[in-house]
Amino acid sequence: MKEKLEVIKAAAMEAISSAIDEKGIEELRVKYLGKKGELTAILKQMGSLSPEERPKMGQLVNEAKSVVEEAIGNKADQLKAKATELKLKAETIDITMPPKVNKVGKLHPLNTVLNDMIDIFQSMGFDVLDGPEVETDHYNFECLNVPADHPARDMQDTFYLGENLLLRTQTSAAQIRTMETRKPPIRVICPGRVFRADEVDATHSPVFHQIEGLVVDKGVTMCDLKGVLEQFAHEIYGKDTNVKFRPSFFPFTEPSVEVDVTCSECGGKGCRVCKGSGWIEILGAGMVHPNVLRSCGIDPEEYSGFAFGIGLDRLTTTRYKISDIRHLFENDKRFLEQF
Ligand code: 2U9
Repeated sequence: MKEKLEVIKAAAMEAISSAIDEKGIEELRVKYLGKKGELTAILKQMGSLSPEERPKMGQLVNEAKSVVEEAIGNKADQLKAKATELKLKAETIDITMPPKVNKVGKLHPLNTVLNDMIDIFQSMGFDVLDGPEVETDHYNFECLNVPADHPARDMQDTFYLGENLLLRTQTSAAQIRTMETRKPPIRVICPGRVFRADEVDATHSPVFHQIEGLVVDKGVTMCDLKGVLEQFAHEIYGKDTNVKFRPSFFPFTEPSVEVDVTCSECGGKGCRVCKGSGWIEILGAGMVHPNVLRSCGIDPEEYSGFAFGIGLDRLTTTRYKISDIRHLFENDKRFLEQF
């Protein structure tokens, strides 16, 4: 039995020293020290020994068990440390790797220009208003002195959503609603998307953006209109820019004007951008037509006002020298990242 014990112990020590992982060492623990393990089996055979031999043999078996137990424990610790080391090595962070850059969004060029314009008009005391994009025929046309048979309806053909509902062709409707609810003095601008049944090309789009303004009070004159719009043009294009008021016609204003500024491309000499004229048209304006005031319940004998409309898209394309209006709507990141 003693020889057998030596053989088992030697085999166990050999197997323990060549174990390569924690699973293997656990299997050895079961094989030698488990309930049905080989060293446990030897202890069970002790009954066949004489009473004199038994204590001695018992001591030898217990010694062998503790040696094997200690060897298994040491090896398990070693293998565990090795596994941890390998795991940490695999998880090492390479601090020389270039970091992932957080992409920060930017304002669309239309919004940059819009914010500048809002700043300018707010500094002159204007409130900023919003209004619905789906409007009624009444607010979009009738109240603006454009009845059903008016030829101006052709130029402002739009998308109809039924007999009376349409996509607004100008943001004036929101200002009409203001005149109905607020008493003069009124000083508002109304930026927003507007729609026209237009073919798409480099300078036209069925969806575009306007900023319309309205001032109504007692004693408002064409001088106020000129002062406000000249100030606006100087803030946007610089103090040296000349501003020209040309007579024009709009059904909702009388008299009406169109406003030109010195072409910023050629300084007024004449070039491809201004088609040789030296001027660039930036907006339309006029004194609010008495019929418009009356349709909103404001007495034109007591009050007067001026209004203006600025195309935001054109202002943006000229400021950034963008050759095609479609770039503003296509949302191509390669285009937008340039601003
Ligand atoms: C009310 C009464 C009148 C707003 C005006 C214009 C002239 C004008 C164009 C500019 C470029 C449209 O986007 S565009 O193509 N607009 O020329 N707009 S006067 O007149 C109003 C506004 C509100 C109550």
